Amino acid sequence: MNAGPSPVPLPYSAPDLQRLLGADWSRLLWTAYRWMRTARALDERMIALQRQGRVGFYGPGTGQEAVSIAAGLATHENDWVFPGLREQLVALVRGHPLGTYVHHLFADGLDPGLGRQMPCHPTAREVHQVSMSSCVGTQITHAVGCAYGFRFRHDAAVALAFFGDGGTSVNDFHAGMNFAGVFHLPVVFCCTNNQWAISMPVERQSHVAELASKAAAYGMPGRRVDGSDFIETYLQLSQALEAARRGEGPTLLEFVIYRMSPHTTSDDPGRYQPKDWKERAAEHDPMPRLEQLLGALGLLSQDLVREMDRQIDATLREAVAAAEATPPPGPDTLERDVFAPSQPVAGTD
Ligand SMILES: Cc1ncc(C[n+]2csc(CCOP(=O)(O)OP(=O)(O)O)c2C)c(N)n1
Ligand SMILES: [Mg+2]
Repeated sequence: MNAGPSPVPLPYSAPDLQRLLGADWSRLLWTAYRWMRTARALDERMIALQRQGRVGFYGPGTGQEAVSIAAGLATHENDWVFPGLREQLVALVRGHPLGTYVHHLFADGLDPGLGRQMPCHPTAREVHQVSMSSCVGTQITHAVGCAYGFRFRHDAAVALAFFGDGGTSVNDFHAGMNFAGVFHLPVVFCCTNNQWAISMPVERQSHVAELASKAAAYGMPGRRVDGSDFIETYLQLSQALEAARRGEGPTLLEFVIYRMSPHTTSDDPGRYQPKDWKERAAEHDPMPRLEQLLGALGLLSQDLVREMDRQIDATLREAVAAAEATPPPGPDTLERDVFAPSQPVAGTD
């Protein structure tokens, strides 16, 4: 097992969990833990494959998994997700097949996006998750526009906008937050404050002590959440989603997390992060934290974890082998999903 130190004593007893999460609490925590191990294994495998030249690029979500998993488990089927770089896990938790995601990472002929996007920018339409818009912060206005659409369609769905600490500095943050506040739209703004925008530390990104405080300027609640505590994250997300669904408008949630990886495989954080960053980040790793809780509740054993890892490894091996055996999208796909079938123009041959 991967039991690292936990900074905070584990605060939840079984009756607490039953009260907070409902009768099915142990299944929820197990599902979350399994996804954490899956996501961690996926990140490790993809970084290794990128280093071997088999995948072009990768943006890991290591250290940020609790937020994505909680969002995946707290949303309803009809909600829409507008992810940043590190929230592809939300789509997987909501049912996008892992094998399809790996086809996307390899940009092969079975990638639903037909190899036209960078890796980690999948299209998962069947679970209502759009392809990431790479320009920082643009997901914010896209989600708000979608929520405005829900209003016209009398649709009781919520849009989730994910963006980083860096995303709070771009124009789209103001435009999106203001519009959602004024029109009282069903949006949950999820700021994943991993304390870095590539090499820019959050203290130089913004002069406020808490990014959540920016919500006040738009007339909506803002809450700072420990994003390495799966349970707290899940509860806050559920509450904000339900408020939006009841017509109570948007919420800004600032999840304080620690980026435990380089920004992407193109980055070398050794050039700008303090020497002790890795150790500090490891103290806030959400995985050992949930692991310790499950262990303390008697729900986890070394054997169970070993078996879980064996299954995850087999699934990943199979997905990578399938992707490597799939040819790239053929030239006949060039116009697919791009042009409508051509119509003859009246009066011409
Ligand atoms: C408009 C824009 N400016 C700059 C970039 C280059 N860029 C890509 S990611 C990134 C930092 C994003 O940081 P943050 O919003 O905190 O998200 P994180 O990567 O930490 O999850 C930058 C500056 C970009 N993609 N778009
Ligand atoms: Mg960041």
